[in-house]
Amino acid sequence: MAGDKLLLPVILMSVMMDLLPIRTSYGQQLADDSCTVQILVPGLKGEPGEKGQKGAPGRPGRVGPPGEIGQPGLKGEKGIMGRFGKVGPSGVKGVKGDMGDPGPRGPNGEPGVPCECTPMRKLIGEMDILVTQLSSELKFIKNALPSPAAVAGIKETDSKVYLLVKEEKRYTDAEAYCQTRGGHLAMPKDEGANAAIAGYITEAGLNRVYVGINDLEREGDFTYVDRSPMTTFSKWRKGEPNNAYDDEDCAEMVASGEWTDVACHPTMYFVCEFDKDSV
Ligand SMILES: [Ca+2]
Ligand SMILES: [Ca+2]
Repeated sequence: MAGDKLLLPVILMSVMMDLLPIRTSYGQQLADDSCTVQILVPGLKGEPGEKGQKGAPGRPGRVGPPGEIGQPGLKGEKGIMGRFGKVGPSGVKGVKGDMGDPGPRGPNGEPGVPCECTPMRKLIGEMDILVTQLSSELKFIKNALPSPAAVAGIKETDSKVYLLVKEEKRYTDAEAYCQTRGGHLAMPKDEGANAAIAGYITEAGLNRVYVGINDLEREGDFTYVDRSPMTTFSKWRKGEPNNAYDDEDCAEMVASGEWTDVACHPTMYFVCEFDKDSV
């Protein structure tokens, strides 16, 4: 309301000022208007108006100083694979590989020229004989050896091969074992053979073995197991044979090389013998 009272005189004054240049056309009317204007005098200062509306946004301020360095941010996600790098320099030469498999057999060569082959043939003949002997001995060994663990090796003299068998058997079974392999239980018929067998027993760390001597056929009449008679050589221990308990018809040799008549049914190790001629 207070605004309206203030505005009215101002508007009237404006109208009068606008009309002044055209006073000649409307003389009478302007005279009346002039009187009215002279009555209008500035009124008292009005009361303060109401608070105006919020003004338009001001201009941007000046750029502020740089802020302090912030704390490190969280680690970002893994990026995508980069492009291939440049090709590197050549490496050091590697170690030589294993030898490959043999290739296929090549074609036959051309025939050679005839030569003086007599010395060669003689040598080949000698080697043939040697190979035959070796094959024979190998065959014997394969047949004679029950298993590598059961024998303490082979012992030989000029004419015999002895085999100590570390398998406990009764006398008759032991003889059967030796016969199956083409021999007999050892039959010491001279001092040399007896010493060879005795040495064999000693070297094997044994005390006694069955040997091929018995009086099974006729009590008190000892023969070798192949029924050959005992003629000039014997090695009975003192007081033997004594046929103890009327039950001693077989014989063992102890480490000293001496013989003792013993029962035939106990089991013990034994020595086989083979003729070298038949080997
Ligand atoms: Ca007897
Ligand atoms: Ca006895």
